[in-house]
Amino acid sequence: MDNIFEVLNNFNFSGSYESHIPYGSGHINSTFLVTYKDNGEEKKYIVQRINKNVFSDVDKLMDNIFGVTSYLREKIKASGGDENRETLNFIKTVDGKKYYTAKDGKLYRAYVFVSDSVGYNSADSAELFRQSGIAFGRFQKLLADFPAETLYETLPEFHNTKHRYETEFLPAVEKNAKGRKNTCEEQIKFVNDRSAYCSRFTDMISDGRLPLRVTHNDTKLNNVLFDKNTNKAICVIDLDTVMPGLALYDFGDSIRFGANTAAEDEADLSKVGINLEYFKAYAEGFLSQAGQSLDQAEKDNLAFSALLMTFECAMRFLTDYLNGDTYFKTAYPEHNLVRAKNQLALVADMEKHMDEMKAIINSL
Ligand code: ADP
Ligand code: GN1
Ligand code: MG
Repeated sequence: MDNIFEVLNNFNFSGSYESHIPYGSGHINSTFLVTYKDNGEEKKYIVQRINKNVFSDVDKLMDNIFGVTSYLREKIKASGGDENRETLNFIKTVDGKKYYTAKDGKLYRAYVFVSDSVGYNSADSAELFRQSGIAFGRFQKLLADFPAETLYETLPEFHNTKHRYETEFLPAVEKNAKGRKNTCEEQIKFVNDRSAYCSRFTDMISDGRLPLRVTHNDTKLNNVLFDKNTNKAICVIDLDTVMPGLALYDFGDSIRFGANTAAEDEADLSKVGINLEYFKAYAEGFLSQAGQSLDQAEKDNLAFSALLMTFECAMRFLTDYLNGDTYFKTAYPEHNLVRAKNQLALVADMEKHMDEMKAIINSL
């Protein structure tokens, strides 16, 4: 951030500037941890540059997030929780706006750093992963009565797997914009051979078998903050994609990321697989909070949702690779291809273990 002081001086932070460092490992926005000092006391903030390429209407995006976090604050207070730690608290600009437009046109927002919190890119125990299931299950429960019609759809068709396949993946293969198609023929075939997966949920939504709820839609482990002393999950973050969706999206996407025996971009595919112990732990945590409100059709599809969200994500990485890496942040030229191969390996492993995954859900 070259214009760091221009940006920081436009937010209502207390005290005086001490330091700032890049923070977190999200694929979309750019995040900084900023430290101020106020009367000798350290004040930490998160400042984020919003990805304008991904989010086209940032006013509406920020209205969504303010709406959801204000609602959650009241719910958390009413249940005796700590509203300053259990949901995001945004800081407005000195002009009272929800985000700051810098002179170079880039957009920034700021929130209070959740005190004594830490995020993880992998869970080193099933218990930690169970905690994230509790957090996302609770998030869903708390938003059960949120007026969904007030939410703007920040990313339309976000988890419409059929749309992702027909309208994004197939045209990217056809266009072959960067001449990369010959480096991923095997992966393209793998996806095409399984195209029937894509319409499972869209069909069930159309004929009313699966209900739309207010969902998070990006339930990676690193979108939950944990208490750094107790490792209990405290706060669900990254609310850019809170939209009407399926409970199954939230369940499945968490499994995709957190129950993989390897990182999402591990290149050694022999390390990739579904960790059934973690799968069970997450399901227990998630269902302990959201289980009562789930319909039978949702419960019946929990195991498959993990496979479908993994398949969809693989397709998105492969699409982005074919398009020349225009969406996800990448660290090297083949990064999206490595991610896609990894996710497809996980799909293959889940196919092998689908009966066991279903049996685990049935046992709960
Ligand atoms: P992205 O959309 O790029 O994934 P996130 O909103 O998830 O961005 O933020 C990136 C990372 O910054 C998170 O994974 C988390 O580690 C950290 N982070 C974000 N907000 C806070 C906060 N309020 N308090 C502490 N850490 C935070
Ligand atoms: C992105 O922003 P982040 O890193 O939490 C993406 C998710 C993908 C994920 C894959 C808005 O999540 O949909 O599943 O990368 N978020 C958006 O790791 O597209
Ligand atoms: Mg994130």
